[in-house]
Amino acid sequence: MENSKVLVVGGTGYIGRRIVRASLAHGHRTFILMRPEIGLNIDKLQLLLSFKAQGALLVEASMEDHRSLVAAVKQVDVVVSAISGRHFLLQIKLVEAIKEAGNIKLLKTTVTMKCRAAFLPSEFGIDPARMGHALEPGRITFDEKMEIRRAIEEASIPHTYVSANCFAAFFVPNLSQMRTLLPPKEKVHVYGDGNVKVIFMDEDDVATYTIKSIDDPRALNKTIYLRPPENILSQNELIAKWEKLSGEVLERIPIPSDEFLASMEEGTDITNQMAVGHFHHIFYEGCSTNFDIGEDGEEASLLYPEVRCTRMEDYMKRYL
Ligand code: GFR
Repeated sequence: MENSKVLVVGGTGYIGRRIVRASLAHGHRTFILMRPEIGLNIDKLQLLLSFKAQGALLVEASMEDHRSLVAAVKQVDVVVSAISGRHFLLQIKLVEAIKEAGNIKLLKTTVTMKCRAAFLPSEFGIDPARMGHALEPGRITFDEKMEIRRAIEEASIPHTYVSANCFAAFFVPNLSQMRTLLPPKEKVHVYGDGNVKVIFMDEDDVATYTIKSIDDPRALNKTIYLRPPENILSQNELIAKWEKLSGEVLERIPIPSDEFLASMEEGTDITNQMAVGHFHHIFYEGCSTNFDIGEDGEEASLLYPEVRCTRMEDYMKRYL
């Protein structure tokens, strides 16, 4: 099957750069949006140039210039956005450009119906469709993602939503402690009884599954949940894995749910308040695992059994 042409928006970001690499590795002609707003961000520019040296095509366009976006989208079959949380709503401009480009529609051929998921918006977390009850102020993350989904569906743009659950770097080496990305030394705060099941994903595997889904009719207009069985772990299991690897014994300090939520009131900065909400839904409610996938969803490790996901004990080893 001819590999579709992919445009990555947010291609120098944390997950975006991994999606660019996966797209190139899977043989897609890979275009990366290069925005004039890049200004003097030398790291982003040099990362883009390194992708160019690997065969990617840099497309100059600005979210503020509709015509430039339409021209960019006309060159590809699929747009994958990995725009950061601060700019989720800018994706409305991408929806408008894809609508106008019109070149992304269901392609029917005489032999097979070739469907393309024309737009993969920046999701990669908990399924926002299941977070209508989310706490303020962190609920904005989910509300904005739902606003983009509504715009995509109102425009009848073929799409795939990727619910990648917890990025390992933010939740695994730190044993899910907040405000740090490094392993705790003597003591570890445990959310409730520490037995709530959570899904942790290596970010490179998130990118691999995302790219595998773009040419897959089974993913068309569906949510793909990344839920490899061996990556479904409780915080207690994470702690035990780290202790086994490091030879350390950590003092567990349980945090009851109400005490954890009270830490949101203590006038901390909005970023921390948002995170407390997210952590509450993840580690006390178990929002990544407390539901069965319905008929509008697929589970990635079942769709793509050939992908060997990084296990979290291996992910942790680099932090020893
Ligand atoms: C798992 O899905 C999500 C995760 C989601 O849908 C929305 C937000 C998140 C994460 C954020 C980005 O990964 O929840 C918290 C935040 C990461 C973060 C980790 C923020 C503040 C912290 O102190 C922190 O400690 C490691």
